[in-house]
Amino acid sequence: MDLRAYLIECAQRVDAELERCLPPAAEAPANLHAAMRHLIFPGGKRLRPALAFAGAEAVGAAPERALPVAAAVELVHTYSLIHDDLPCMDDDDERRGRPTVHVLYGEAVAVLAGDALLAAAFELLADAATRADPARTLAALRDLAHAAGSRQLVGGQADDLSFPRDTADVTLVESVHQRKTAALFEAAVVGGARLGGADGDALARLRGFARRIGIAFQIADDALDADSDEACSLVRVIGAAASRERAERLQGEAIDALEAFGAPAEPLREIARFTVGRTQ
Ligand code: GRG
Repeated sequence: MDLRAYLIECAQRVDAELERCLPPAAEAPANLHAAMRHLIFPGGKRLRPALAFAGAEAVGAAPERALPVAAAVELVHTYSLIHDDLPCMDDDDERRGRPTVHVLYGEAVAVLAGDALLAAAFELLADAATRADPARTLAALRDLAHAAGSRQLVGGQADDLSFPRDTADVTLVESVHQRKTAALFEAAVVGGARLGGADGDALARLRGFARRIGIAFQIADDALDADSDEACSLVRVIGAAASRERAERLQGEAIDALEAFGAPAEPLREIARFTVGRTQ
């Protein structure tokens, strides 16, 4: 399959939903609404929405079924990037080749824009639950809330910020990767599959897949950013070659976890291949 075409199709689908659910930039308070949209449009790779759509397809459902999860996870991802770029976190002036939200709108508005995107994610899912499949949609909402919280994304970020530079503990590095990066991958794939009608064993296998791919994705990200001074990086701890081997092993295990799903899981396999080999 053509992964590039698949990702473009997924991005178009989720962009329409994000456009529908976000207030227009001109609506008051206009600087807040414009700031919320700045990093949403244009987006990045829209990988998490693609994982949600591919999760639904893997269990034999139409990708559109996963739309609320795809959009909600992207909203949480975007909030986390806006906050991560702040001076009190990574202090970045640019993201995706454009000025970061706080550079354009000021720090206070950037904090608020992130807050509002996070709230919008849960409003979107709660609203979807009132229209179709309430039990499955609420389960996906609960998963996403867990993934965004102090035991996952925010906790991973907290540990990343205070990561000890003198440790060579691979498990510690991967624990941060799992929470900071893989948790949202899990919420996307499992949430997409939930909305596609999956239960029990299938969800457990898909969670295992997403967790491994999320960690491998972060290892690849650190390799792409090898010049950075990042303490929590497998490249720093075990070197470029060994960390690539580790990412490839995780990728292999992730693809093995999809065996029972057959051909409908091909988009998930292709995304898994991309995560380790990517150059952006
Ligand atoms: C501040 C609450 C809070 C959390 C921050 C996700 C995160 C935690 C920080 C973002 C910075 C970072 C290196 C995160 C790891 C995940 C990651 C590699 C994000 C970038 O994901 P891509 O490449 O981004 O999918 P695009 O631009 O394609 O959307």
